[in-house]
Amino acid sequence: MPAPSTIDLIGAPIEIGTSEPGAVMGPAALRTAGLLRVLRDLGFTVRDQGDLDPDCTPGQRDLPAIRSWMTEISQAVETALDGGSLPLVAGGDHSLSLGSIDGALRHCGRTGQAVFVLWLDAHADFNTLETSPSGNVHGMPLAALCGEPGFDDLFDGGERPLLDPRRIHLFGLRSIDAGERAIVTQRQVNVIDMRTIDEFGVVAPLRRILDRVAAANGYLHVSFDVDFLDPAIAPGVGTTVPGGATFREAHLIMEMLCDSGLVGSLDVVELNPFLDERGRSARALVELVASLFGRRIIDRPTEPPLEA
Ligand code: NNH
Ligand code: MN
Ligand code: MN
Ligand code: MN
Repeated sequence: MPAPSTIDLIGAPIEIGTSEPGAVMGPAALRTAGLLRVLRDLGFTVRDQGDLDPDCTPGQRDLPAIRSWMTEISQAVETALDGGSLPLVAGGDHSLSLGSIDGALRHCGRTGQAVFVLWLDAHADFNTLETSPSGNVHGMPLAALCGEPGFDDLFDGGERPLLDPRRIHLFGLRSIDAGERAIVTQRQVNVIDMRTIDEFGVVAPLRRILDRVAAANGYLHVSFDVDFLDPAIAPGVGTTVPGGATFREAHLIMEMLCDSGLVGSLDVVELNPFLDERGRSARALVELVASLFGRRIIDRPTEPPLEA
């Protein structure tokens, strides 16, 4: 179970990082699907911090526009962590992770903990402005956080903590662009792609990641992109990729994350209610978040008892 008993829900209805409109409605759909209620039913104190609303020029979709979002998200996350609560950032497109991970890095810069990232996503989100085929910033946050060149306009120029690419674990990858593929390999980003999951399942690879974080006494940020899931169970996302995680795989991942007690912050991103079918994706996400925060079928030891 994550250690803090207080959760700060931070709405980040950003969609300027993507070309598909609709993610702006994501936080509202997650609230409608009962996100606050399920967390409160689990015994958490949940503070809904509302939706962030930085002032950006309408229509502007470039790095300076995203910078105002990223600054607000980063500060909200850092404030939550400094106050001992767990920030849950509800998106909004994946460029919001620029802010949430920046906030976690700043917080951990003072506590001395190493920041690890579990990136549950069909995509690597490691494009630079040069390698990106689309120009959409939601495909670039990890590259920017790791200090790849070209992102100066995203940051205010002051000192900023960088994310170590070797502490990123991409999980569920099944779509990668040629240019970002080269960077991911060169920077030694850890990749559990769908081929690996098909061969070994989710348990063995995830256990290795969790063991690594625990051994380093590290901090774990989890970033959950809806397109990690198979489009059949989560159609409400702008960039569906066939062959995604099943509900049962995702559910087990959430339960293992819960048992680990390592999760320090969480993003739920890319939900596009405009593309959803009768709230299915939003409801599935709420179920999964509930499992990450400790909802279980019945209390039992982690390992099933052996037969006598
Ligand atoms: N790799 C593509 C791009 O950079 C797609 C990124 N889209 C995502 N990422 N949904 O998670 O444009
Ligand atoms: Mn993504
Ligand atoms: Mn701090
Ligand atoms: Mn994705």
